[in-house]
Amino acid sequence: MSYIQEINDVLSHKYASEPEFLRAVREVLSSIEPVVSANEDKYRQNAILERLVEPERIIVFRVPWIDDKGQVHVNRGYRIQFNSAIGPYKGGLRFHPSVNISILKFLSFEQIFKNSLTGLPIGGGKGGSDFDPHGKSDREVMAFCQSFMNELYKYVGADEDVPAGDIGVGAREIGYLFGQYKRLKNLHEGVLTGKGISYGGSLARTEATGYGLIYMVNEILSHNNDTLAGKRVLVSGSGNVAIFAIEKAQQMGAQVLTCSDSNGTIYDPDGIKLDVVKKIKLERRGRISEYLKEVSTAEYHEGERPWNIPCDIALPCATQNEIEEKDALNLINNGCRYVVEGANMPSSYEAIHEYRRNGIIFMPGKASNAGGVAVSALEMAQNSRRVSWTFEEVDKMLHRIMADIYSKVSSAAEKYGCEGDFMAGANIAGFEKVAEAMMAQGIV
Ligand code: NDP
Ligand code: 2IT
Repeated sequence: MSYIQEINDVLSHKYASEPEFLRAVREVLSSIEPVVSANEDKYRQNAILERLVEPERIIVFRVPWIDDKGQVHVNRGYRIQFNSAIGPYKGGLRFHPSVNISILKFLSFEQIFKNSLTGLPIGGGKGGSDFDPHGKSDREVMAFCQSFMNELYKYVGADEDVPAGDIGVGAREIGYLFGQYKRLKNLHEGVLTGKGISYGGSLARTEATGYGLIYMVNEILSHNNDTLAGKRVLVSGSGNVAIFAIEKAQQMGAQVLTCSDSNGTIYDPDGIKLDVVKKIKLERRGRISEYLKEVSTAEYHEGERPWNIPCDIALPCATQNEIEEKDALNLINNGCRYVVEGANMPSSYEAIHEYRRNGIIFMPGKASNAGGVAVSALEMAQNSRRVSWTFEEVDKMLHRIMADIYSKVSSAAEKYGCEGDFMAGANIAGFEKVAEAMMAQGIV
């Protein structure tokens, strides 16, 4: 039995109740097969794969907090410190009712390779809670964040583990978390990224994931002698990643037709009015259906995803498994040629199979959404040097990092005989650096 097969077999018994994690591991292991075959003896002796799939540490804790009516609630908090071979643990916190060990293990596992691809010294981690910030007052969110940090502060630090935002965690939550950390540890240090500009945040971190995604789209298109100008683009989600992906795509001349939330999709054939979306989502924390009140010519498709509308490019920017097989077939049948992921693992396994069969150009999230964590690492660098760079400086570095990721991914694919398979290229290029660092550091 092959080394990879052995690992897959053991994991599928041991972690049968963790489907998202198993799927993420299977995808990476199948991509790196040629690298593992070429180094099998060395990797087996050093248990590289056994260690790669086992988190260094999982922290699970109780988070009690009191709502505005005086009622006590108890949520579950997590931090997964998956791999620190190339730098301190780094990755977001997700607050969403669906959060569980399987989802956080998949996200932190993916984060290892994503962070490696950025070329910056950051390891892989992720955390969060099953707390739902929707509909909570600012005071309730603050109470929750303070209680969450009352436990988390023991395990994080500027050179140890540096969390950031993800679904349900934005500037407001990072502010409350940072304030409580500082109070508990009496340290004003870069323990979190995505901080406000007035207390150590980096310019362009808010925009980084969405802008970086579009820089990647642009890179892919230019290698196909094509441009974004006039392209019909479908975006899902209407949060941090979606909003700034729409902004940059429009600046580059694309026609963005949709955005969405978990209740439904807005289709605006004249192009999404981003000022309206920002007002609803960033100022009022409202629902995307409210778009219709301001733009009566748009359509609201209740309970639907954007993927049945004709387009050239699809940018899933909401959540995992939001493009299933039938959605992929709709995209393909309606003329879509590129799928570039803003979210983490938004395409199901079956959807990716359909992209492959139908010649869709596909870039996986761990490469195309890496701009967010890359600028987080630039925020860490600014914090430790006590300096701050201008928006233009950071944006220029982000642009260069995304172009660099594209070349790493496409050359790794080429080197291992799978030219144009960016999923394989991203997994191979991300893995090679981590494996080398793990080998160098011995059995730890
Ligand atoms: P936000 O919380 O800002 O926005 C999330 C958006 O996705 C909302 O519109 C939300 O709608 C929608 N959404 C969330 N869960 C679901 C669901 N189960 N079904 C349908 N829609 C859903 O999060 P971000 O924009 O930060 O994150 C979006 C994705 O990008 C995630 O996969 C995240 O892991 C990934 N990512 C984020 C980075 C960052 O820097 N923020 C960096 C790299 C990746 P609703 O309000 O209805 O829940
Ligand atoms: O999935 C991700 O890369 C993020 N949520 C951002 C992580 C970070 O540390 O900036």
